[in-house]
Amino acid sequence: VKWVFTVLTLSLLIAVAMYGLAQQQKKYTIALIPGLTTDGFYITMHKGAEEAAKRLGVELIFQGGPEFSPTTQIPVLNAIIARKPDAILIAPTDRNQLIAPLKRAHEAGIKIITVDTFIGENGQYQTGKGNADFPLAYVASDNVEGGRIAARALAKAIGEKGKVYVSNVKPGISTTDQREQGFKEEMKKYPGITVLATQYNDNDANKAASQLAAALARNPDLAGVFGANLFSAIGAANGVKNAGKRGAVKVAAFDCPESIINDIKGGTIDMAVCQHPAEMGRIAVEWAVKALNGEKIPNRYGTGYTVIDRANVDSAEAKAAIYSS
Ligand code: T6T
Repeated sequence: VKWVFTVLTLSLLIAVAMYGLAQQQKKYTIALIPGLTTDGFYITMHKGAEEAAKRLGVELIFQGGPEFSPTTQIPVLNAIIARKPDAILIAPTDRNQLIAPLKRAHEAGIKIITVDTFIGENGQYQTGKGNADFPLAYVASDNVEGGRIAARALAKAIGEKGKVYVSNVKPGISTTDQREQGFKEEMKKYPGITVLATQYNDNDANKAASQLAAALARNPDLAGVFGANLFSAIGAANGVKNAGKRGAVKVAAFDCPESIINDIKGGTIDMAVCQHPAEMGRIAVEWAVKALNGEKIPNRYGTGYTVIDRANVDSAEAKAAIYSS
């Protein structure tokens, strides 16, 4: 009896040890799906996510479409769902069109966190209301506030009077919709400023540059433009340069690739609102791992901004905010 008891105890101990080892070795697979792959903003986000994934022993997949569009993003998402990752971190390219495909991922037991953009009304998830509350968390900038910051700076740059417009991507993207909203709300505080019709460029900087030329042709007294994301801002700045209006038409930019910084130094762009995409990627991976380990995570994380203008363009803080390419 004693002998049988010893063998049983030993087997039990071995089983417990092996279970512990298996638990420890369970390597999570997390997919990060950006708005598009060839955008310094998402390249920088990927770097932050990679740093966290390495540190936490996670396998990170980075896969996205060639342009910012649900048409190219949804097939990528479907292919990722078929690989059954433990979690998906995604920047949805449309607040409505990504709800149903992401719901399928959720129903397959995959944990969802949205980064940068959100699905549904306002990015408040886990409310028990509506059809888009199933993601666990939204990790992003405060985009309404970002639009307000740009508006205040542009208003100041143009002496609080004159015509301006927003160069934007297309309606239906939560981030750029909210930037435009914040910009317009803030501009209502300046009676001397007229906000002209928004020009949508489909995330094409060349189109944004032609639109600047057309806007100038219609309004030779155009005072300023707000480029509401990286490609809109690059295009608006190029349009101003091509028209020979550097310094005459003021530019407020969202996002901070190297070229924007050069345009601040060169006097074409007056200020840029830099996001913190690496932090978004890092937090999203950390939170996904926590959730997978059964910990409760908050449903919103707000990353801040670094505002760059001519006064601080050479500072260490400004340099740290420049996106990777
Ligand atoms: O501005 C970022 C991002 O926040 C937005 O959702 C889409 O455009 C960018 O990726 C810049 O190109």
